[in-house]
Amino acid sequence: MATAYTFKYILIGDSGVGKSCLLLQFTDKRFEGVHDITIGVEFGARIITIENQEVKLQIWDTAGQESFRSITRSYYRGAVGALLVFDVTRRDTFDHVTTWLEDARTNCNTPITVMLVGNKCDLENRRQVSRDEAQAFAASKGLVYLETSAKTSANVDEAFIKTAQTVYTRVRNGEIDAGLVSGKPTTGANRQGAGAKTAGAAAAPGKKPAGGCPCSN
Ligand SMILES: Nc1nc2c(ncn2[C@@H]2O[C@H](COP(=O)(O)OP(=O)(O)O)[C@@H](O)[C@H]2O)c(=O)[nH]1
Ligand SMILES: [Mg+2]
Repeated sequence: MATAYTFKYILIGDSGVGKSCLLLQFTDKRFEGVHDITIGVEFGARIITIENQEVKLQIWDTAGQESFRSITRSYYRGAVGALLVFDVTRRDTFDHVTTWLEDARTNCNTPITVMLVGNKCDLENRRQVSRDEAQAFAASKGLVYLETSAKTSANVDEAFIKTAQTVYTRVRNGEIDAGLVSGKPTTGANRQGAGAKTAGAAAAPGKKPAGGCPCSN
């Protein structure tokens, strides 16, 4: 079976919330408690099946830039799915979710499907953010909320796969340009960037910075 689509996913959220561990759990089905795994793991991939079609999830992980809030636009470019992760045992990471959401919405003008993920739900006795509160917040922003544990693997597959199902539906509806998820490199014309005639042609409604967003290339 040939891969029908490739979806670019990004992991966003504060440093230390478990983004790299979620990626490792999803792609390799293992948990590494020791900490230097962010370094070197910049993306992972796994093929899943949706409605009998093979879909490759290509997941980009920050290599620590999030601690300086210096994630570049190219990280967001072309992403159709995002897991916005916070740590249920650290309220400050939940407080920063709004800013992360704004970053995702402004840095890319492809319609990105964002799932809010409350990670480390295995540490119930250290919880600082209740499920109800996170759920209510997610609903107010139109996001789906799931609680995961990269340690026990609870809900990890679900978080990635549920997002992929939503993206898949949006591709089938024509809301997302199929060319963007074909997995093929962009054409020469598109790659020329700012001056290219096609820039912005397939722009989705939403914020578009003056001069055109590179995400539409
Ligand atoms: N108990 C528990 N610890 C976790 C979980 N996920 C990550 N961690 C720990 O949290 C720390 C930060 O994880 P990491 O994936 O590097 O976070 P990142 O900075 O967001 O990539 C590491 O020490 C992990 O062992 C989880 O689900 N449960
Ligand atoms: Mg990391």
